[in-house]
Amino acid sequence: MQKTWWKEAVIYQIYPRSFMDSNADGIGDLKGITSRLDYLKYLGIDVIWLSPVYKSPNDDNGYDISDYQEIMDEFGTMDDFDEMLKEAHARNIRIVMDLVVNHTSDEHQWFVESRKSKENKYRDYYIWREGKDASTPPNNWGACFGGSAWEYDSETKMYYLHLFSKKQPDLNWDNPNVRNEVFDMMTWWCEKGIDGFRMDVISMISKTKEMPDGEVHDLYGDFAPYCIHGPNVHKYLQEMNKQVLSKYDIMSVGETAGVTTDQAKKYAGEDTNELNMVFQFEHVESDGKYGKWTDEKFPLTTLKEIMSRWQTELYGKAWNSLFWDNHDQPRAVSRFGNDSPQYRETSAKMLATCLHMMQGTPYIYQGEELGMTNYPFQNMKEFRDIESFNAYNEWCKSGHLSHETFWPCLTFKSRDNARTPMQWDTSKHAGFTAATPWIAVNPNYTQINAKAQTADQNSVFHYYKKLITLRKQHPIIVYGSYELLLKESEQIFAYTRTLEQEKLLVVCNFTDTAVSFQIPEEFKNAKCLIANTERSYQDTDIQLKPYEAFVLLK
Ligand code: TEU
Ligand code: CA
Repeated sequence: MQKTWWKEAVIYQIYPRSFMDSNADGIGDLKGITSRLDYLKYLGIDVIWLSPVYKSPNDDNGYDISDYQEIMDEFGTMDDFDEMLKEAHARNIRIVMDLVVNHTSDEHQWFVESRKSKENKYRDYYIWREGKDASTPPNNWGACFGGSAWEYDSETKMYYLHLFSKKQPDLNWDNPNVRNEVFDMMTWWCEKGIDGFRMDVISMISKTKEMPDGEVHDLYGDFAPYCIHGPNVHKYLQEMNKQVLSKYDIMSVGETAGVTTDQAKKYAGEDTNELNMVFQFEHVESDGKYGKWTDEKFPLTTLKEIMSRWQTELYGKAWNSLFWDNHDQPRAVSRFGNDSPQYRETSAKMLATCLHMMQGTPYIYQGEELGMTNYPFQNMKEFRDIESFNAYNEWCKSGHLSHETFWPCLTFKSRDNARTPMQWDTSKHAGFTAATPWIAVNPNYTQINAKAQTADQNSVFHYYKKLITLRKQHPIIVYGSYELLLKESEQIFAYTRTLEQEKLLVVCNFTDTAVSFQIPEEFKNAKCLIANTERSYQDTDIQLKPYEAFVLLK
C-alpha cells in the first residue's frame, strides 16, 4: 500500500454560508473563514474541504454555479479567496475545492446560450430531447429534488435534463468541448495553488444515449441505471486525471452516489489513475421509508455490515473516506447517537471513536467536533433548503402522506439540520453574525459552543483533537487491517486493527443501556489510547456503560 499525505490527513468540511459572517449581513463568507483558521489549526486538521464559493444564484446554495472563476458576491472577492488560501497555507492547512460539474446553473453563460436556438454553438453543452408529445417529457424520470427530471423550454420547444433542480441543467460530458472547458477551469484553480477537488455527484456525469422510462419507485421513474456509473464515466475520469490531476500534488475525492465496493475499486483504485478516494453513502442512505425520508434509525448490525464490508473490501486496493455527516445529512449525534442532554457528549465521543479508528481519510463536518445537534423545527417557515420544500409539497400537500406521518421524517432528515450556523460562543446568534442569520441558530448554542469547549479539556472538541493527534502518532490507525468482532451484537460495535506486531481494539456501545463485554485475553495488559469513560482495564469481564467507547493498543 502506497503511503501518501492524503491517506494520513484529517479533513474538515466548511459550509461557508453557515461558518462565520465577517460583515454583518447574516451570511458566512471567506473573510469569516480566514478569521477562524486558528481555531481549525488548534483542532489539528490538515485539509479544508470548502463547499462551493463560486458565483451562483443560490437555488441550491452554491451547487448551482453560474461562473466557475468568480466568487459568489455574498462570500466576498477573489482577493478574499487568495488571502484565505495564503493564510491557510501559512498554517499548513490545505484547501480542497468543491467541483460541481455534473451540472451548471441555468444562469451560466453556456446555458443562456444553449437554450437560445438549436444551432447555437453551446446547444450541445447540455442534454436536450424532444418530448413524447407536446405535453409529455421524454421519459418518466424524477429529479433528486422532486418533480420531473425534464424541463420544457418554450424557446426551442424541447426539454432539457436536470437530475437536480430545474435551475441545475446537466452538462453533456459526451461533448469533448465540455470536458476541455472543465479541465481548463480545473487547471486554472490548480495554478492558483489549491490542493484538490471534492467532485460533486461525479458518478452521474456519463449518461446512456438511450433514455427509456425508469422503473417507478415512489412517485417517478428511476434514472439511476441510465445515469449513475454510466458508460464513459471511467474513461472521462482517466482523461481528467491525465490532463489535470496527475500534474499537481493534489487530492481528489469523488462523491459517488450509489457506488458499490467493486465500482469504488475503479474510481479510487491504487493504480486505476482516476481519483484518490470516493464518498460512498450506503451507511447513510440505507434507511429511507419514503424516498430518503424516514424517522427511524436502522439496526446496528446493518450499519456494521456495511461499514465493515467497505473496510475489508477496499483494503490494499482502494481508499475509503470516513464520515458520519456532511451538509446533506442530519447531525451525526442526533442520527446515530443520542442528543439528549444526558448522553449527547458521551455518544458524540463514541461515534467519533468508532469512525476515526477505521481505515480511510476522516472528514469532520463543521460543528460535529462540538457535538452539534439537529434543529428543533416547529414549522415549514424555518426551513431554507429546496429539497425540504419540494419534498413537503410532493409528499404532503399532494396528499400522498399526512402531515403527521411526514413531519417527523422531514425534521429528522432535512439537510437544514446541518446548515444552521456554527456555534462559536454564547453571544447573540452564537457569535456567527451580528445581523439576523440567513437560517436560525440552534437555540442550544448557549450550552454547545466552541468557546466553552476549547476551554474544557473534557469536551467533545478536545476528544476530536486527541483522536486527530493519535492518527498522526500511530501508523496502525492509518494503515492497519480491519477485523469486525461480535458481528451479531445489536449493541456493541467492536473491531480490531492490525499492523505488523501491533494490534488495536476498538469498543463502542451504541445504546443507552449497559451491556457486558469481555476484553479479549490478548489485550489484557494493553494500553488505553483514548476513552470517553473512566475505568480500569485490569478486569476483562466488564459492563460497558451507555455509549461507552475505548481503544486499547497492544
Ligand atoms: O449531493 C448529491 C446527492 O446525491 C444528493 O442528492 C444527496 O443524496 C441529497 O442531498 C441527500 O438529501 C450533491 C451535493 O452534496 C448537494 O448539496 C447538492 O444539492 C447536489 O449534489 C446537487 O449539486
Ligand atoms: Ca457576510
